[in-house]
Amino acid sequence: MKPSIKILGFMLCNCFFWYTNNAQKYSCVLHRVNEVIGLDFDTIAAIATAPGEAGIGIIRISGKNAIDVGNKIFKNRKQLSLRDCEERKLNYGYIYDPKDGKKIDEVLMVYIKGPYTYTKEDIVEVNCHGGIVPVRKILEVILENGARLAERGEFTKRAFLNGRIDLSQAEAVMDLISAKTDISFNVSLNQLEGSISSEVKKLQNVLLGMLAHVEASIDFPEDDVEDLTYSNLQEQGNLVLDKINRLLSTVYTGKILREGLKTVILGKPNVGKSSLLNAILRENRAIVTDIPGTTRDVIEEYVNINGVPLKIIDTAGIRETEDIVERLGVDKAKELLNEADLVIAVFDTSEELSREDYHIIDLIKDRKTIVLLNKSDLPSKLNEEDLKNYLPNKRVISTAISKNEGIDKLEETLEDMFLSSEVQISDSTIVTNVRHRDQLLKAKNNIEDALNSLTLSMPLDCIEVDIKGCWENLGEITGDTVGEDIIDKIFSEFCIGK
Ligand SMILES: Nc1nc2c(ncn2[C@@H]2O[C@H](COP(=O)(O)OP(=O)(O)OP(=O)(O)O)[C@@H](O)[C@H]2O)c(=O)[nH]1
Ligand SMILES: [Mg+2]
Repeated sequence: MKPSIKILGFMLCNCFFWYTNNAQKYSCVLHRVNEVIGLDFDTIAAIATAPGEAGIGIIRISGKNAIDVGNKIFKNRKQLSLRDCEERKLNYGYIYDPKDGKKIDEVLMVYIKGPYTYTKEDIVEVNCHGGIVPVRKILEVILENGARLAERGEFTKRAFLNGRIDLSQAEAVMDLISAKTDISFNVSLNQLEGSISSEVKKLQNVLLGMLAHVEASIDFPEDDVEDLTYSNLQEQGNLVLDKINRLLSTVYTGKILREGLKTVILGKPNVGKSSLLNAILRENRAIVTDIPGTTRDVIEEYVNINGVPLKIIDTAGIRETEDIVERLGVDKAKELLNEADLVIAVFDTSEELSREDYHIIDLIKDRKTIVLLNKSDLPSKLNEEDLKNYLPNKRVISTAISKNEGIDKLEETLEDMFLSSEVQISDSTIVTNVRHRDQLLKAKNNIEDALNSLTLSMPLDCIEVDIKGCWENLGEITGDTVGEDIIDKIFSEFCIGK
């Protein structure tokens, strides 16, 4: 039998009341409520451009008094103040100190009334001469005339608290600013446009539907509400679990985009590992000599190869040694191998395979590895077939690093591996943020618990707790259910003026 209108109505109300009751717990929602009922925030200002000498510097003001502040300190050539100038237009004029009427700088100034601004508040932006002194002087006069200095990330925090973007989008702003490669920039841009939020919101809606069914079933046990069956909840729960697993499966790629593909160069001494690092970086970063055991410590550098972010690590040549410093270096190299996303194993083709080479073959055989047969410019003594038999299914590239031969092939291979299924990045919704990953893992645990309880036909109120838990975990990603302490921590990692 279909559920009656009465039950459906009740389910919806229940759902709404549950949502609002829970939402009240969280400060961010209270802020949004404050905003709706008119408790505005104060007026903030900060320098938005990087410190130092530059063509222009920008100072931004946001809040209910922003235009008043701008009004007090600006006059255009016709002696009109800011409010009398056109909105959303760069107005040419001067900043004056109202204390003594002294001219401070020649500027272009714009004001935009909320809510169609970055923060949804009134915004004023001053474009002045770049350089530490003019920018600082103008900021000082702004602060003396009704604004206070913004905290880190406070403009974006307001955009969030005023409901223009959610928390995952605010976090994407920071990622966008700090993006080191085209790929991580594109992923951050997707997140800013709401790729994570929309996936999470879809899941939250499914969970809200499940909760409404559960509540109706608890409140109307006597009604035959067909959709409330355990199997129906199970079906929806599995759908949520699948989606969460899919998002979690992108975490590895996200980590690479954030931290770079951890690539360890490994080989016995003197095969050309440091030469390779220098060739990839196109600078003499590491010392290269023909003395085996030259590199003793680990050298880490970030490099961008055809858009692929690499954290490339040169290590000490692997061999048994009495030298304490070198031995520590060798131990460190082996340790790094365990954390590596990728290994570049270098062999010297001008020599036969040695005991150390066999040891290295042993270390890398189960790892994602590119094999380099280096010093191909010298007469070959190494039996390549033997090596390929020991290391089947590995990509093998012939190089003469000191002559810069084969480096482009290596770079193409790295790009190919990154873009192919070996290291996937084709999915536009990629979880790059550790906080999002942690919440997804918690959400996964909760929905799995709910599914187990459903299988065991446990009472519905027990199952409800886990579904609510899952909904809350997902809400922490978008900021619907996040506490003020977490919000403060997130925005404290922003730069000033953003
Ligand atoms: N002929 C030739 N020599 C090379 C090639 N690549 C590197 N070399 C030389 O091999 C020697 C050792 O190079 P490195 O890059 O220091 O080797 P490494 O593996 O870092 O050595 P360790 O730090 O001692 O482990 C240097 O003299 C390089 O110039 C190559 O392709 N051909
Ligand atoms: Mg070296």
